[in-house]
Amino acid sequence: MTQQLDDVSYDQLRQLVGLVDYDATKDPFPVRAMDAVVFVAGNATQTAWLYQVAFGMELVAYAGPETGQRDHKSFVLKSGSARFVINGGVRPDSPLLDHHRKHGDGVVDLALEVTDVDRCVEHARAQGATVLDEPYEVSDAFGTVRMAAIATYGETRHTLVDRSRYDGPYLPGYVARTSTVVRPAGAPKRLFQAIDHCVGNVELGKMDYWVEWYNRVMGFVNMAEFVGDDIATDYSALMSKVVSNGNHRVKFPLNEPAIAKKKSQIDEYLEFYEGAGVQHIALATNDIVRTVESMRASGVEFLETPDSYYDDPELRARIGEVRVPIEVLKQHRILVDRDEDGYLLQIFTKPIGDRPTVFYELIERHGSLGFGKGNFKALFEAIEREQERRGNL
Ligand code: TYF
Ligand code: FE
Repeated sequence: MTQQLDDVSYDQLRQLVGLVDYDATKDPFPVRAMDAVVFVAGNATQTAWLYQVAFGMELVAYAGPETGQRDHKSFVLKSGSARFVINGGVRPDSPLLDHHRKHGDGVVDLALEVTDVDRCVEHARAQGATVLDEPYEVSDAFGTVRMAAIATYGETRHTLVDRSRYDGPYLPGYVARTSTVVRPAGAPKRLFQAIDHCVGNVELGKMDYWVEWYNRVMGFVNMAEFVGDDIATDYSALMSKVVSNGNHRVKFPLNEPAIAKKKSQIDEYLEFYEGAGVQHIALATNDIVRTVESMRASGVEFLETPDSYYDDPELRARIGEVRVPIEVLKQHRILVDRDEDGYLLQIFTKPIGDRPTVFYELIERHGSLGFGKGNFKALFEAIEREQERRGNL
């Protein structure tokens, strides 16, 4: 079961998330992949249901009062190589509820699968990182997992997981559980196959600190794409740089607010999340049109891109031939960008919770290793229209 859900091949991943070759032997902090995106939700039971119904994810494991974990419920969902864990407090004194009171629904942990937990922790410590959990092991009948945790921006953490000696459904203490949701007839097997990138919003003036932190502590490299103050002051009200692990499987863009004409969308996030945290998760799909159709049909709302975006002759000339006719992209409000390596299709949801904080991106890559720089203007204008409707601009 778990095996079958993992069956996204390396070649598929290369295309989906834009992998590059690199020499892992020189890596001080070798990261294999995202292990999981771990969320706290005000109602994990219903949030897990949403991810099954609207995001087409498979429920694979569970821990909660029925399995001896009395403090909180924890639902584990998969889609291809992507794993989400949704936690929610059960007991009124659960520490998760304190986190939720402050931040609302959000990401508490960008867990990373590593080959050598101890080596990573020692390197991180030597580089000045805060070690939240020293290396430890948990075991059950399926084997042993070695883990540790380090602190990153805000109250977000990176749990480091070595699951090479484990073949259970998630972690010791979790029981296998399957979805009771029946997918609509003719629905795609999955709506997305992998996590492409996870974006962090940090406070004004802190972007370069965190870029340097990822360079130093985790050996992450800077990717070419960035939003500098030239673009920022004109229309985006944010600055952005991207760090990634050696082969680009794990990519972390980092945004900070820019002082522009209008209140930054990043300031809005920082206000409502009460500090730095994860802003959006980009999900890699090999058929963005079907994924968007399917998600819309279950009620997911996406940002509206104006007709003028598609009717712009400059855009049409720049993007050339893409897999989908431009009329179809227009119908679904999917954005397209091309660079020297290829092109990508992308679309953004509105915030998925009550606060204007966390949202999703869907991305279909065709050679491009970028993040849709050519779309930043149209995208940020669409975000600002939403900000205005919320009264936060
Ligand atoms: O991850 C990225 O860089 C793109 C662009 O608030 C982006 O998805 C950057 C900032 C933002 C929304 C999208
Ligand atoms: Fe993105």
